[in-house]
Amino acid sequence: MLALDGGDRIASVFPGTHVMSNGFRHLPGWLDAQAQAALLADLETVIARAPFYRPVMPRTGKPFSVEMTNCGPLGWVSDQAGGYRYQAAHPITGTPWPAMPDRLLTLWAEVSNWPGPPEACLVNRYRAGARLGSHADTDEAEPTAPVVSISLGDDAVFHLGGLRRDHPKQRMWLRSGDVVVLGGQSRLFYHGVDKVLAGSSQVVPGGGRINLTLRRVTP
Ligand code: MD6
Ligand code: FE
Repeated sequence: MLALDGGDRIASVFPGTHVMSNGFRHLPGWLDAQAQAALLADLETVIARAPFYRPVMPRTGKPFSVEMTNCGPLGWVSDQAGGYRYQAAHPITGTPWPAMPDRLLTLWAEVSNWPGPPEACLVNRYRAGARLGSHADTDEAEPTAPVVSISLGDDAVFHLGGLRRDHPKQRMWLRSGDVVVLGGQSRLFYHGVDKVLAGSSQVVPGGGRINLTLRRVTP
């Protein structure tokens, strides 16, 4: 009998799904309008307790164009003194990150094929002109677990390269409600957000795009 992995199973019941042999999956429209609104309402609670802030790059101190916050036991942060890392508290307020909404734990369980829950949810907000340069997610001590990403708001051009920065890149649109899974080999592939089409949706309060990435951090 042919063994189906989670991606194949999902693809067979969810048209439009893009499953690559390297473990990358794009699930367009995984969240419908109602589910997106419910998730944004959850995020309002998160943001009220853990406001967006603008991290800076480790070596240069240059600010990111993307604003960030986190929920869950751990959050990803970056500053000039300590570099890229995970920590349990918000770097500005000093208080623990708020709990991860149940809705995110459920989504992770549905798409990750990973036995345990996620430990960190990084929330990226792109207002007009923000982008995210090509990077690989390598700050987690458990790189065999996938990273699951959820897009809300304006349409974005996402690129997926390979294990090296100079590997050819594939580009695709990520739209509100889309879920992306970087699993298997693709987990350590370079990727980034080239541009966001400002005003292409009305989903995010105040405009723009929000991307959530759910991660395992500890082995
Ligand atoms: C973004 N996403 O879509 C940025 N990382 O705004 C990421 O950096 C990302 O989509 C790891 C796995 C999936 C992703
Ligand atoms: Fe990333």
